[in-house]
Amino acid sequence: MAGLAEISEAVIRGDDEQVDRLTKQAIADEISAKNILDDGLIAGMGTVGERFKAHEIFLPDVLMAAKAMYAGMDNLRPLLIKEGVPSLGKIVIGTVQGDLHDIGKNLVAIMLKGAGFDVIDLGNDVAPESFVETAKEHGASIIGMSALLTTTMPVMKSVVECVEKEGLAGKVRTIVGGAPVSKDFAAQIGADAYGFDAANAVDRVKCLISEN
Ligand code: B1M
Repeated sequence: MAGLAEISEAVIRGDDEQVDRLTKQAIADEISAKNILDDGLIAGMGTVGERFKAHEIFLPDVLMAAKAMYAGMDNLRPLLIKEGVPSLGKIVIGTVQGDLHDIGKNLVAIMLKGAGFDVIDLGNDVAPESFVETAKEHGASIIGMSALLTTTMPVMKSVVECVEKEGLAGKVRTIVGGAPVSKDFAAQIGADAYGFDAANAVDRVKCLISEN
């Protein structure tokens, strides 16, 4: 039986092979994907963040932890995404310009797909105009933005302004999230919603779609 603490430890060590093996074992042991994600992978990455902040570990360690986290997420992805579900709506998602953090954004995208949304993922370092142009091109009714750096949070405001400038306010709704982002910040920049984690983001997007 693979323990979730062991998975966390392997993420912290940046041991992608162990994370791969242990998450596969946890799935075989019928531990739920949500538990493996929250109490194994995300818990480990939380510790990595604290140690990085305290200068106990350095950027290469964080990169290795991210690689290990992805090894686990790859195994969980099929369990989180149900195939053949009719689309609940189209959403464009990305990490804002200047920001390369994409683990949280990818989790949100996986959960949205799992819930039945059609997700267009623009990746990271996405310019405000790209979000809006893509939404127009594909007829998406939601734009989802992620930011992990306090210095890139203002880009979210630029996206909201770009939506307004294009006359799409009310037609294309915006949702923001990421570790430094808050409900107050979302309200301050005029975003339509804030999601504190991936599951909450799905609930908030469902609300936005039902309001449209
Ligand atoms: Co960076 N980094 N990093 N980093 N990194 C943070 C964010 C930091 C808090 C670390 C620290 O100091 N404690 C700090 C930011 C400080 C600040 O801005 N105040 C920081 C820094 C400083 C940096 C660099 C500047 C370091 C440097 O170069 N000196 C640099 C910046 C590069 C850039 O982006 N331009 C940098 C680089 C990196 C790596 C590339 C090494 C790597 C990213 C790899 C990758 O993403 N592919 C990395 C990592 C891994 C982290 C930490 C350790 C972990 C982030 C993560 O993946 N968490 C992070 C510390 C931390 O956050 N504790 C840190 C796990 C993930 C599941 O959580 O992304 O929060 P999160 O997503 C959650 C929710 O926030 C929410 O749902 C997700 C699931 O629950 N959510 C949404 C996210 N997006 C959402 C969107 C929504 C709704 C909810 O709606 C659309």
